[in-house]
Amino acid sequence: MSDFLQKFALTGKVAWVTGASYGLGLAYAEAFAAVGAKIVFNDIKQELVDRGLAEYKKKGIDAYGKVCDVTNEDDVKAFVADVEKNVGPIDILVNNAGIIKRIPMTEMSVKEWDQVINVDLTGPFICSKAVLQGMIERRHGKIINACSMMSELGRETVSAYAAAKGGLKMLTRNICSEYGQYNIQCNAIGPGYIATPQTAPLRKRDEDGSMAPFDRFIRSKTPAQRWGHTEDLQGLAVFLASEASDFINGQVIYIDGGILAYLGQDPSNLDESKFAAEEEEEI
Ligand code: NAP
Ligand code: GCO
Repeated sequence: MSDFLQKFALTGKVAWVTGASYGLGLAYAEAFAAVGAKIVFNDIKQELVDRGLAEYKKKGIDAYGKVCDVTNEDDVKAFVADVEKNVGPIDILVNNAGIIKRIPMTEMSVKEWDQVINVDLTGPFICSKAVLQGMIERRHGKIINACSMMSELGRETVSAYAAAKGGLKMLTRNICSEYGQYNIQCNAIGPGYIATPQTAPLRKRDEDGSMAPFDRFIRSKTPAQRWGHTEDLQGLAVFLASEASDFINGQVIYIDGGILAYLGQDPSNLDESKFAAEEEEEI
């Protein structure tokens, strides 16, 4: 590999991706492994961890996975200590674990609000805090947060999610501000609408096979006229985890097929026949 390409390699680096048994987290981890990283992941339940371990094995990746709730600081501290002992110091953290509750704000309970804020905002705070001290001592570290279109835009039913993802954008900038002096970079990936189980309810076709109104809406709002795929996110994840991005800090980079640049077209102009039952891929 040329010296230039070497800057994109993660050879021997330990990368911890939270909530990475499936979905986007698995895709980030798979990309890191392809360029030489050792993969560590956690998930909220043993059955998810088992599913993840089987999936990584199938892909030829020797991943280290354990149950750990990102909202529980004691759990997270114990997880990090275990990883440091059994795998090595953590060089890269991706705060990927996230949940969404699509409930109109006037009907949302404080409990439901807190659950979303806890996983999507407090979780990244707890996990980042748990790895930062080691990164400071080693004068090296990469933290990548999972932002969203909802870090910039609002929409009906996602008040807690938007508040958390908007907050995560500012946590990204703050980690950069506070720890950039130690050669620690904290950036975020802001995926657009990606075909994963989290978004499956939004794409579910009607019984007669016609496109869901939200699916139609998203395609009309997206210049690329399609949902994203997990592979669309992998290149940026590797870049932000690698030495090639060492002077990029505090940024949110959006991978959205152009949504944030576009006012959108009238959904009724969309030619539905072009999209017949494609992209039902889910991981
Ligand atoms: P996902 O499929 O729901 O995966 C997230 C994982 O995190 C799941 O395994 C989930 O477990 C786990 N998790 C939930 N709470 C946890 C906790 N307290 N501790 C540890 N793990 C926990 O999500 P995704 O679609 O892959 O998205 C990944 C991230 O990207 C999320 O932060 C999401 O908000 C963000 N994002 C997604 C999209 C998209 O279009 N899919 C777009 C923009 C941003 P359970 O399955 O039990 O919940
Ligand atoms: C929703 C979606 C979004 C996406 C994503 C967009 O209900 O609008 O679930 O929130 O998952 O975060 O970037």
